Amino acid sequence: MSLKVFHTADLHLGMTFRNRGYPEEVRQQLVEARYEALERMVELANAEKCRLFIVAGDLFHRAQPPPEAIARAVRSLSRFQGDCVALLPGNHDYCDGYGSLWKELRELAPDSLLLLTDTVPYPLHDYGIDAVLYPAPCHRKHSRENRLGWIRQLAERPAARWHLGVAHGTVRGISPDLEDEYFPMEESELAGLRLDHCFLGHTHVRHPDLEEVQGALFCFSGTPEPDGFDCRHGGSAWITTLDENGVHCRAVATGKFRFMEISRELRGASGLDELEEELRQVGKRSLVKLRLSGFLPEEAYNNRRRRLDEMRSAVLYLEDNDSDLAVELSAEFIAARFPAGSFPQRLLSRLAQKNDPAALQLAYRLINEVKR
Ligand SMILES: [Mn+2]
Repeated sequence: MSLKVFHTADLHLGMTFRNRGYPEEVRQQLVEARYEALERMVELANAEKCRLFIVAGDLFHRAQPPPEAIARAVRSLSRFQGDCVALLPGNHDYCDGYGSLWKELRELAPDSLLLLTDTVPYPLHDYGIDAVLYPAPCHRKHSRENRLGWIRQLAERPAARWHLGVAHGTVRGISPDLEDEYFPMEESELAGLRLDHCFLGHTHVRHPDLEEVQGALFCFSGTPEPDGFDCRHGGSAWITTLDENGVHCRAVATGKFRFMEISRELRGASGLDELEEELRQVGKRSLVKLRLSGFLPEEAYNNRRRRLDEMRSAVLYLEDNDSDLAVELSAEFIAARFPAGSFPQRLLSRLAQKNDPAALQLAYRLINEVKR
Protein backbone atom coordinates (compact mmCIF):
# COMPACT_ATOMS: atom_id res chain seq x y z
CA MET A 1 0.00 0.00 0.00
CA SER A 2 1.40 3.39 -0.89
CA LEU A 3 0.84 6.49 1.17
CA LYS A 4 1.03 10.05 -0.13
CA VAL A 5 1.67 12.76 2.43
CA PHE A 6 1.69 16.55 2.20
CA HIS A 7 4.41 17.89 4.52
CA THR A 8 4.57 21.50 5.67
CA ALA A 9 5.50 23.45 8.82
CA ASP A 10 6.28 26.96 10.00
CA LEU A 11 3.34 28.85 8.56
CA HIS A 12 3.47 31.19 11.55
CA LEU A 13 -0.13 32.32 11.09
CA GLY A 14 -0.69 35.52 13.01
CA MET A 15 2.79 36.89 12.38
CA THR A 16 2.25 40.67 12.47
CA PHE A 17 5.20 42.01 10.42
CA ARG A 18 5.41 45.06 12.64
CA ASN A 19 9.17 44.59 13.00
CA ARG A 20 9.94 46.73 9.94
CA GLY A 21 8.49 49.96 8.67
CA TYR A 22 6.22 48.31 6.13
CA PRO A 23 3.41 50.54 4.88
CA GLU A 24 0.17 49.32 6.44
CA GLU A 25 -1.32 47.89 3.26
CA VAL A 26 1.93 45.98 2.52
CA ARG A 27 1.98 44.67 6.05
CA GLN A 28 -1.59 43.43 5.75
CA GLN A 29 -0.74 41.64 2.52
CA LEU A 30 2.15 39.87 4.23
CA VAL A 31 -0.08 38.84 7.13
CA GLU A 32 -2.74 37.61 4.72
CA ALA A 33 -0.27 35.74 2.50
CA ARG A 34 0.36 33.19 5.24
CA TYR A 35 -3.33 32.22 5.38
CA GLU A 36 -3.42 32.10 1.59
CA ALA A 37 -0.40 29.77 1.61
CA LEU A 38 -2.31 27.36 3.84
CA GLU A 39 -5.35 27.47 1.54
CA ARG A 40 -3.13 26.93 -1.48
CA MET A 41 -1.39 23.97 0.13
CA VAL A 42 -4.66 22.28 1.02
CA GLU A 43 -5.75 22.70 -2.62
CA LEU A 44 -2.43 21.30 -3.81
CA ALA A 45 -2.71 18.34 -1.46
CA ASN A 46 -6.25 17.69 -2.72
CA ALA A 47 -5.18 17.89 -6.36
CA GLU A 48 -2.35 15.45 -5.59
CA LYS A 49 -4.74 13.16 -3.73
CA CYS A 50 -2.62 13.14 -0.58
CA ARG A 51 -4.15 11.11 2.22
CA LEU A 52 -2.26 12.67 5.09
CA PHE A 53 -1.51 16.37 5.65
CA ILE A 54 1.21 17.00 8.22
CA VAL A 55 2.04 20.36 9.81
CA ALA A 56 5.30 19.76 11.69
CA GLY A 57 4.94 22.64 14.13
CA ASP A 58 4.54 26.42 14.16
CA LEU A 59 1.28 26.54 12.28
CA PHE A 60 0.73 29.57 14.52
CA HIS A 61 3.23 32.26 15.38
CA ARG A 62 2.23 32.34 19.03
CA ALA A 63 1.10 29.93 21.69
CA GLN A 64 -1.93 32.24 22.16
CA PRO A 65 -2.94 33.27 18.65
CA PRO A 66 -5.95 35.52 18.08
CA PRO A 67 -9.22 33.49 17.93
CA GLU A 68 -9.79 34.42 14.27
CA ALA A 69 -6.40 32.91 13.36
CA ILE A 70 -7.42 29.60 14.94
CA ALA A 71 -10.84 29.64 13.27
CA ARG A 72 -9.37 30.44 9.85
CA ALA A 73 -6.73 27.73 10.11
CA VAL A 74 -9.30 25.12 11.11
CA ARG A 75 -11.58 26.22 8.28
CA SER A 76 -8.76 25.84 5.73
CA LEU A 77 -7.61 22.50 7.08
CA SER A 78 -11.23 21.25 7.06
CA ARG A 79 -11.17 21.53 3.27
CA PHE A 80 -8.54 18.79 3.04
CA GLN A 81 -10.18 15.91 1.20
CA GLY A 82 -7.68 13.26 2.34
CA ASP A 83 -8.13 11.17 5.47
CA CYS A 84 -6.22 12.97 8.19
CA VAL A 85 -4.57 16.27 9.08
CA ALA A 86 -1.91 15.91 11.80
CA LEU A 87 -0.83 19.03 13.71
CA LEU A 88 2.29 19.09 15.86
CA PRO A 89 2.92 21.78 18.51
CA GLY A 90 6.06 23.69 17.51
CA ASN A 91 8.18 25.93 19.67
CA HIS A 92 6.08 28.98 18.75
CA ASP A 93 2.71 27.29 19.16
CA TYR A 94 3.85 24.96 21.91
CA CYS A 95 1.49 22.96 24.08
CA ASP A 96 2.26 23.16 27.80
CA GLY A 97 -1.10 22.03 29.14
CA TYR A 98 -2.02 25.53 30.40
CA GLY A 99 -2.49 27.59 27.28
CA SER A 100 -5.82 27.61 25.50
CA LEU A 101 -4.69 27.11 21.89
CA TRP A 102 -4.68 23.33 21.81
CA LYS A 103 -7.90 23.17 23.85
CA GLU A 104 -9.60 25.53 21.42
CA LEU A 105 -8.28 23.52 18.49
CA ARG A 106 -9.67 20.39 20.08
CA GLU A 107 -13.09 22.01 20.34
CA LEU A 108 -13.14 23.37 16.81
CA ALA A 109 -11.41 20.50 15.08
CA PRO A 110 -13.29 18.20 12.74
CA ASP A 111 -12.78 14.45 13.20
CA SER A 112 -10.10 14.42 10.54
CA LEU A 113 -7.87 16.73 12.56
CA LEU A 114 -5.40 14.91 14.78
CA LEU A 115 -3.52 16.93 17.40
CA LEU A 116 -0.12 15.42 18.18
CA THR A 117 0.17 16.93 21.64
CA ASP A 118 1.40 13.90 23.56
CA THR A 119 4.51 11.75 23.49
CA VAL A 120 2.66 8.58 22.54
CA PRO A 121 2.23 6.67 19.27
CA TYR A 122 -0.70 7.82 17.15
CA PRO A 123 -1.93 4.90 15.02
CA LEU A 124 -3.81 6.12 11.95
CA HIS A 125 -5.83 2.96 11.30
CA ASP A 126 -9.06 4.73 12.29
CA TYR A 127 -8.42 7.07 9.37
CA GLY A 128 -7.90 4.13 7.04
CA ILE A 129 -4.13 4.70 6.94
CA ASP A 130 -1.78 1.83 7.78
CA ALA A 131 0.74 4.01 9.59
CA VAL A 132 1.71 5.22 13.06
CA LEU A 133 2.91 8.74 13.88
CA TYR A 134 5.55 9.25 16.59
CA PRO A 135 5.56 12.95 17.53
CA ALA A 136 8.10 15.12 19.34
CA PRO A 137 5.76 17.98 20.36
CA CYS A 138 7.26 21.18 21.81
CA HIS A 139 6.04 21.95 25.31
CA ARG A 140 7.71 25.35 25.51
CA LYS A 141 9.53 27.95 23.45
CA HIS A 142 13.07 26.83 24.22
CA SER A 143 14.59 23.56 25.27
CA ARG A 144 18.07 22.14 25.20
CA GLU A 145 16.58 18.69 25.05
CA ASN A 146 14.59 17.35 22.17
CA ARG A 147 11.51 15.20 22.73
CA LEU A 148 12.53 12.09 20.82
CA GLY A 149 13.59 10.13 23.91
CA TRP A 150 10.27 8.39 24.47
CA ILE A 151 10.33 6.92 20.94
CA ARG A 152 13.70 5.30 21.61
CA GLN A 153 12.46 3.89 24.90
CA LEU A 154 9.17 2.56 23.58
CA ALA A 155 9.06 -1.17 24.41
CA GLU A 156 6.53 -2.10 21.79
CA ARG A 157 5.21 -0.41 18.68
CA PRO A 158 1.73 -0.70 17.24
CA ALA A 159 1.71 -2.88 14.13
CA ALA A 160 1.62 -0.85 10.90
CA ARG A 161 3.18 -0.67 7.48
CA TRP A 162 4.71 2.78 8.06
CA HIS A 163 6.30 4.23 11.17
CA LEU A 164 6.68 7.99 10.81
CA GLY A 165 8.29 10.60 13.04
CA VAL A 166 6.99 14.18 13.29
CA ALA A 167 9.31 16.56 15.14
CA HIS A 168 10.01 20.25 15.59
CA GLY A 169 13.50 21.58 16.32
CA THR A 170 16.97 21.88 14.89
CA VAL A 171 19.24 19.17 13.53
CA ARG A 172 22.86 19.77 14.40
CA GLY A 173 24.96 20.69 11.41
CA ILE A 174 21.91 21.53 9.33
CA SER A 175 19.93 24.21 11.13
CA PRO A 176 21.49 27.20 12.87
CA ASP A 177 21.08 26.93 16.65
CA LEU A 178 24.01 28.71 18.25
CA GLU A 179 22.73 28.31 21.79
CA ASP A 180 21.38 24.78 21.36
CA GLU A 181 18.02 26.00 22.60
CA TYR A 182 15.61 24.77 19.92
CA PHE A 183 15.10 21.13 20.81
CA PRO A 184 18.34 20.09 19.04
CA MET A 185 18.43 16.68 17.41
CA GLU A 186 21.32 14.67 16.01
CA GLU A 187 21.17 12.96 12.64
CA SER A 188 22.45 9.75 14.24
CA GLU A 189 19.70 10.03 16.83
CA LEU A 190 17.02 10.29 14.15
CA ALA A 191 18.55 7.29 12.37
CA GLY A 192 18.53 5.33 15.64
CA LEU A 193 14.75 5.71 15.96
CA ARG A 194 14.31 3.19 13.13
CA LEU A 195 11.43 5.07 11.55
CA ASP A 196 10.62 5.04 7.86
CA HIS A 197 10.79 8.81 7.64
CA CYS A 198 10.76 11.88 9.87
CA PHE A 199 8.74 14.98 8.96
CA LEU A 200 10.54 17.93 10.50
CA GLY A 201 9.73 21.57 11.12
CA HIS A 202 11.43 24.66 12.51
CA THR A 203 14.19 25.49 10.03
CA HIS A 204 12.65 27.87 7.51
CA VAL A 205 14.81 26.61 4.65
CA ARG A 206 13.92 23.21 3.23
CA HIS A 207 16.36 20.38 3.68
CA PRO A 208 17.62 18.78 1.59
CA ASP A 209 17.50 21.78 -0.73
CA LEU A 210 16.62 19.67 -3.78
CA GLU A 211 13.58 19.33 -6.00
CA GLU A 212 13.42 15.56 -5.46
CA VAL A 213 14.90 13.22 -2.89
CA GLN A 214 14.83 9.45 -2.73
CA GLY A 215 15.29 7.55 0.53
CA ALA A 216 15.67 10.55 2.87
CA LEU A 217 15.58 9.66 6.54
CA PHE A 218 14.20 13.12 7.35
CA CYS A 219 13.23 16.34 5.60
CA PHE A 220 12.61 19.88 6.75
CA SER A 221 9.76 21.40 4.77
CA GLY A 222 10.92 25.00 5.20
CA THR A 223 8.36 27.75 5.45
CA PRO A 224 5.76 27.78 2.67
CA GLU A 225 5.59 31.58 2.55
CA PRO A 226 8.70 33.78 2.82
CA ASP A 227 8.65 35.89 5.97
CA GLY A 228 11.54 38.36 5.70
CA PHE A 229 14.77 39.42 4.07
CA ASP A 230 16.68 36.54 5.64
CA CYS A 231 14.45 34.18 3.65
CA ARG A 232 15.97 33.80 0.20
CA HIS A 233 13.64 31.20 -1.29
CA GLY A 234 10.12 31.34 -2.70
CA GLY A 235 8.46 29.02 -0.17
CA SER A 236 7.96 25.29 -0.57
CA ALA A 237 6.57 22.08 0.87
CA TRP A 238 7.05 18.36 0.22
CA ILE A 239 4.84 15.75 -1.29
CA THR A 240 6.17 12.56 0.21
CA THR A 241 5.26 9.20 -1.23
CA LEU A 242 5.90 6.02 0.71
CA ASP A 243 5.62 2.81 -1.29
CA GLU A 244 7.42 -0.43 -2.09
CA ASN A 245 10.36 1.63 -3.41
CA GLY A 246 10.77 3.43 -0.08
CA VAL A 247 10.38 7.15 0.54
CA HIS A 248 10.29 9.68 -2.24
CA CYS A 249 9.96 13.42 -1.62
CA ARG A 250 9.12 15.99 -4.25
CA ALA A 251 9.23 19.71 -3.56
CA VAL A 252 6.29 21.91 -4.50
CA ALA A 253 6.39 25.71 -4.76
CA THR A 254 3.90 27.33 -2.39
CA GLY A 255 4.84 30.98 -1.79
CA LYS A 256 3.35 34.20 -3.08
CA PHE A 257 5.86 36.88 -2.16
CA ARG A 258 9.59 36.98 -2.56
CA PHE A 259 12.13 38.93 -0.54
CA MET A 260 15.34 39.92 -2.27
CA GLU A 261 18.41 42.05 -1.90
CA ILE A 262 19.80 43.81 -4.94
CA SER A 263 23.18 45.55 -4.97
CA ARG A 264 23.98 47.75 -7.96
CA GLU A 265 27.05 49.75 -8.78
CA LEU A 266 25.92 52.55 -11.08
CA ARG A 267 28.16 54.04 -13.75
CA GLY A 268 26.18 56.80 -15.34
CA ALA A 269 22.52 57.72 -15.67
CA SER A 270 21.62 54.72 -17.82
CA GLY A 271 22.23 52.56 -14.74
CA LEU A 272 19.02 53.96 -13.23
CA ASP A 273 17.03 53.03 -16.35
CA GLU A 274 18.39 49.50 -16.23
CA LEU A 275 17.57 49.28 -12.55
CA GLU A 276 14.01 50.44 -13.13
CA GLU A 277 13.59 47.85 -15.87
CA GLU A 278 14.96 45.16 -13.57
CA LEU A 279 12.54 46.10 -10.80
CA ARG A 280 9.62 45.97 -13.25
CA GLN A 281 10.73 42.46 -14.16
CA VAL A 282 10.95 41.47 -10.51
CA GLY A 283 7.40 42.74 -10.14
CA LYS A 284 4.64 43.41 -7.63
CA ARG A 285 5.15 40.25 -5.65
CA SER A 286 8.63 41.24 -4.59
CA LEU A 287 10.00 43.05 -1.59
CA VAL A 288 13.37 44.53 -2.40
CA LYS A 289 16.21 45.80 -0.30
CA LEU A 290 18.27 47.88 -2.69
CA ARG A 291 21.83 48.99 -2.14
CA LEU A 292 23.29 51.49 -4.58
CA SER A 293 26.91 52.42 -5.06
CA GLY A 294 28.96 54.02 -7.83
CA PHE A 295 28.50 57.42 -9.44
CA LEU A 296 25.86 59.37 -11.29
CA PRO A 297 26.21 62.56 -13.35
CA GLU A 298 25.15 65.59 -11.37
CA GLU A 299 21.64 65.92 -12.77
CA ALA A 300 20.82 62.25 -12.39
CA TYR A 301 22.32 62.28 -8.93
CA ASN A 302 20.18 65.23 -7.86
CA ASN A 303 17.07 63.53 -9.23
CA ARG A 304 17.84 60.11 -7.79
CA ARG A 305 15.27 60.32 -4.98
CA ARG A 306 12.49 61.11 -7.42
CA ARG A 307 13.60 58.26 -9.70
CA LEU A 308 13.70 55.84 -6.77
CA ASP A 309 10.20 56.91 -5.75
CA GLU A 310 9.00 56.16 -9.27
CA MET A 311 10.62 52.72 -9.08
CA ARG A 312 8.82 52.03 -5.83
CA SER A 313 5.58 51.36 -7.68
CA ALA A 314 7.22 48.53 -9.67
CA VAL A 315 7.47 46.28 -6.60
CA LEU A 316 5.43 45.59 -3.49
CA TYR A 317 7.99 47.20 -1.22
CA LEU A 318 11.30 48.92 -1.82
CA GLU A 319 13.83 49.79 0.82
CA ASP A 320 16.78 51.64 -0.60
CA ASN A 321 20.17 52.65 0.66
CA ASP A 322 22.05 55.10 -1.53
CA SER A 323 24.68 56.16 1.00
CA ASP A 324 27.44 54.69 -1.18
CA LEU A 325 26.17 56.41 -4.28
CA ALA A 326 28.05 59.60 -5.22
CA VAL A 327 27.94 62.37 -7.77
CA GLU A 328 30.29 61.93 -10.68
CA LEU A 329 33.14 64.44 -10.34
CA SER A 330 33.57 65.49 -13.94
CA ALA A 331 35.93 68.28 -15.02
CA GLU A 332 32.90 70.57 -15.49
CA PHE A 333 31.60 69.70 -12.06
CA ILE A 334 34.93 70.61 -10.47
CA ALA A 335 35.30 73.77 -12.56
CA ALA A 336 31.83 74.93 -11.55
CA ARG A 337 32.60 74.64 -7.85
CA PHE A 338 36.18 75.69 -7.30
CA PRO A 339 37.96 78.71 -8.73
CA ALA A 340 40.54 77.90 -11.37
CA GLY A 341 44.00 77.62 -9.84
CA SER A 342 42.69 77.11 -6.28
CA PHE A 343 44.14 74.24 -4.32
CA PRO A 344 40.95 72.10 -4.42
CA GLN A 345 40.56 72.69 -8.15
CA ARG A 346 44.16 71.67 -8.85
CA LEU A 347 44.07 68.62 -6.58
CA LEU A 348 40.73 67.36 -7.87
CA SER A 349 41.62 67.95 -11.50
CA ARG A 350 44.84 66.03 -11.09
CA LEU A 351 43.06 63.11 -9.44
CA ALA A 352 40.41 63.20 -12.16
CA GLN A 353 43.13 62.93 -14.79
CA LYS A 354 44.67 59.97 -12.98
CA ASN A 355 41.39 58.13 -13.46
CA ASP A 356 41.14 57.07 -9.84
CA PRO A 357 37.47 57.72 -8.97
CA ALA A 358 37.79 56.40 -5.42
CA ALA A 359 40.66 58.77 -4.55
CA LEU A 360 38.82 61.60 -6.29
CA GLN A 361 35.66 60.98 -4.28
CA LEU A 362 37.62 60.80 -1.05
CA ALA A 363 39.46 64.07 -1.76
CA TYR A 364 36.17 65.79 -2.68
CA ARG A 365 34.56 64.61 0.53
CA LEU A 366 37.49 65.80 2.66
CA ILE A 367 37.53 69.20 0.96
CA ASN A 368 33.80 69.57 1.57
CA GLU A 369 34.21 68.68 5.22
CA VAL A 370 36.95 71.29 5.62
CA LYS A 371 34.77 73.86 3.87
CA ARG A 372 31.93 73.37 6.31
MN1 LIG B 1 10.02 26.85 15.21
